[in-house]
Amino acid sequence: MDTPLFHSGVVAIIGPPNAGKSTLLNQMLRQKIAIVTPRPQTTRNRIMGIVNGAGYQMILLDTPGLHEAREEMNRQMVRVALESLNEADVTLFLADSTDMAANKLEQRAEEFKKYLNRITSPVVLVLNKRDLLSPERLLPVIDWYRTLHAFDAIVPVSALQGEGVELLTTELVARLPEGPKYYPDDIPTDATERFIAAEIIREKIFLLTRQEVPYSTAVVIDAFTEGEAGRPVIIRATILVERSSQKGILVGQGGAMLAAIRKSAGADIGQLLGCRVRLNLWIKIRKNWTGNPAILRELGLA
Ligand SMILES: Nc1nc2c(ncn2[C@@H]2O[C@H](COP(=O)(O)OP(=O)(O)OP(=O)(O)O)[C@@H](O)[C@H]2O)c(=O)[nH]1
Ligand SMILES: [Mg+2]
Repeated sequence: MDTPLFHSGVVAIIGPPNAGKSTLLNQMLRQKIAIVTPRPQTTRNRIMGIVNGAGYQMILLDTPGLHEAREEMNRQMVRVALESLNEADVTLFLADSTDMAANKLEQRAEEFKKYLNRITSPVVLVLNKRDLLSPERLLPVIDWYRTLHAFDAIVPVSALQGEGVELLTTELVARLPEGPKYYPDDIPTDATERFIAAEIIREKIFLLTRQEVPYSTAVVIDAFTEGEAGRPVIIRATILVERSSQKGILVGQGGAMLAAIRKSAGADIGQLLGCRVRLNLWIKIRKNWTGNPAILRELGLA
């Protein structure tokens, strides 16, 4: 008797900022690995998540949003996203279906085409946030994308609510090549606990501060000490900012902002690790670090 075929490979998730790429990764993994915020350019690195199912293993790559980047850090982010295409067996191009309603699409058409033309693997278009559109308003969006590019499949989903994600998985798996199981079943990601902890702190800064502050912020874990049985894990992290005014905002009145970040991030990291966490945060000014290739390399962002 023939052994049933096993399918495996890499699915690169690319698309404009804020479309819901990280939300989709978390939804498909059924656990939160990538941070999510209502603001664009949240994700800065490639984040891998491994989804296992009957007869397949899908290695998902969440990537930074594609945009016209001017700053050095942003150029690196776009580079990381486009490089993921080289590894992809299937590309998942994720767009926000409400962009059409917001009339943002025409101006993006040329930009989208530029990215789509670089893709050599099969492309599945995912139209996200369908929970925000009635079916009648979704139809013209699908038609518009049909004329934009010859997609291999178009799947409307709500990454937030999980709607359409099962069908999406089927469409993706159908396009994965035959291959081995590359990773054991119990490994959801290659991201380290240190990396995810730093990301969670960054997420709280995105959620709690305004304007340019989160975009001028990076988080470095200086120490991560496993506690003895029953003792908390002690994490010491430095938040980099570019200017003293930003440090002032992050500290807040009487230290209130830093305390709020510490509390919120500490709770989430504790949940991730399944134990108590003591989080110590420090703030350091490094002028123009987002434009400094040496510092970006040091931070793993170049
Ligand atoms: N209503 C609704 N909101 C969604 C959905 N998916 C994502 N969002 C929201 O859209 C915002 C952006 O989501 P992210 O997952 O961070 O988007 P992203 O594409 O990873 O963004 P970048 O990392 O900045 O490129 C967040 O506020 C999400 O909660 C969805 O299906 N429906
Ligand atoms: Mg993201």
